[in-house]
Amino acid sequence: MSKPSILVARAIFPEVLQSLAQVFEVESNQADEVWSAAELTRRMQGKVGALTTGSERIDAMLLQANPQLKMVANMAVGFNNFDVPAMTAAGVLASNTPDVLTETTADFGFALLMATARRITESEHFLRAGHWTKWSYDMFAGAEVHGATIGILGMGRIGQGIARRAAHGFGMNVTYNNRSRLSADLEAECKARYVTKEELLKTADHVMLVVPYSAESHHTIGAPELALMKRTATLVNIARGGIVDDAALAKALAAGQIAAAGLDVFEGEPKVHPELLKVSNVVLTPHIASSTVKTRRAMAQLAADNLVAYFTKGQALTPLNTLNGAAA
Ligand code: 8YV
Repeated sequence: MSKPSILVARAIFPEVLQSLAQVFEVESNQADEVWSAAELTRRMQGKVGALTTGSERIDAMLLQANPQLKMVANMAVGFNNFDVPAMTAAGVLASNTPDVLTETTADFGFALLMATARRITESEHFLRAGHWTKWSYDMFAGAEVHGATIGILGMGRIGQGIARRAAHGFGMNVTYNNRSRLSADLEAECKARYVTKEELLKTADHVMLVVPYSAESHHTIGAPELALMKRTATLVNIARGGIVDDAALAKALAAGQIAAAGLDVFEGEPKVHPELLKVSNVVLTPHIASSTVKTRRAMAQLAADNLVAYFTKGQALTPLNTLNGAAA
């Protein structure tokens, strides 16, 4: 029997590709070309499965043009690049990669918070530019992290990981806001206090964004929310571009309305709002929160394992939807 054909839309670890090749006929993209929507649709022709990253959109147009498609495995925990209702309607199973990146991403959230609050990249630029000629009492004086109040917007697995680090490692006072409140046990474990979004923004020294992107969470932080924050506050976004209104944030940073921001994700990335590039009180990283070798390998392997499980056993490991009479 011939092997089912799949598309691996972006470059991944060669050993993961090899494991897929044992089960599937694989078209890969190890040159890591970024395909247009039309090119992705064309490459999907004849494929029953695909492995994508957060950069590839799976929408109704692509699904209509590829009625043979049965499953798409996203190598990401976020799945706002998938139109899940359209996939369900088309009988296409969707999967993501939860859990394997939780702690690594929480580590990075903390790294970005510390780099931002303690002005690490800004001061390094100063040093590299040869401006460091003497010690000064207020040189790059930043904001305290230990003992400060961190407000976490979005208290899923990653938010909880950040809360644990904040409360247990740094003695921080943790507040959070989420669509649903955590159980009393989890709140106690994370030492986190549930507050309204408004209270969180008004009282936090550091605001950490970890909400999933959706139409409802678009511009969760815009000009009105930035106006509520303390002038000394730090804002960190490791969630998704579009959660923050980047133009409004650039204005707030330039005006000193908040002290600083740390951003790993951007509206329209990999493009970055030009006004953000002009301000010095912002730390910018290219969507790398999950990027350790171990974690990226685990994400790729879980995406691959989802495809194998669905096509060999009719059941994915971490599915995002259920299909009527689902079977490969
Ligand atoms: C990925 C992420 O690196 O998992 C997510 O949701 O944002 C990152 O870990 C990115 O989406 C590539 O797929």
